[in-house]
Amino acid sequence: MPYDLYVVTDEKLREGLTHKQIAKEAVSGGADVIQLRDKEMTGRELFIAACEIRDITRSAGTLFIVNDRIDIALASGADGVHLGQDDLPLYEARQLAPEGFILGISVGSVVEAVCAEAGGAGYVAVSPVFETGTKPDAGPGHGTSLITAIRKNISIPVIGIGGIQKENVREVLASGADGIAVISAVISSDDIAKATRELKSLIRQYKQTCNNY
Ligand code: TZP
Ligand code: MG
Repeated sequence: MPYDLYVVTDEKLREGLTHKQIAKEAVSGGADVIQLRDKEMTGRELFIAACEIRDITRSAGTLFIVNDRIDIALASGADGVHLGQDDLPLYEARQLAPEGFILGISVGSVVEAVCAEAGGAGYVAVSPVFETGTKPDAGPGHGTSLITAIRKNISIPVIGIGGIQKENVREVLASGADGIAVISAVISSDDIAKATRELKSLIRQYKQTCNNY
């Protein structure tokens, strides 16, 4: 499943490590998707970081998504862009994107998820599943019940994001998520590659168990 483990980069959470270094570690640990997320870099800085990560992900066969900025995603040759409900609307993004370019979107309700699928989204990220200190303005968690409700109403991949750690990965997957997106669970760890590998193995174990029934 291409969205099993989706790692979002955050330089603020790991002083001394660049987006490129974080991405490199996460890719080596088996992340399926890397998202470059930085709210403070200039467009030029973001473009350079995006090109660096694109080189790493391309040679590893890992998907690469840029947060917010479809211009940087297109210019750097990323596989897609991740949009929020306050970013460029999906319809307008679709006009700019070539065939096959992935448009991911954060959703906080069933209605938003249904609209996302109808608008051509490649996946939705249910955000936030749990309250998280990494993005305090994301608000209170929706809980895994929203994942279950969304899963019943759309057929594109559903990813959970927000407050997901190794202790609750199974709960998120059991509620119907196809994959999980994390920041602190991986980036706050001393060994990013190892933390990524451990999460990936939990996901694999869970999915194998389900396939045996
Ligand atoms: N969007 C919704 S919650 C969140 C983002 C970017 C932060 C997720 O970080 P963590 O550390 O995995 O809770
Ligand atoms: Mg955004």
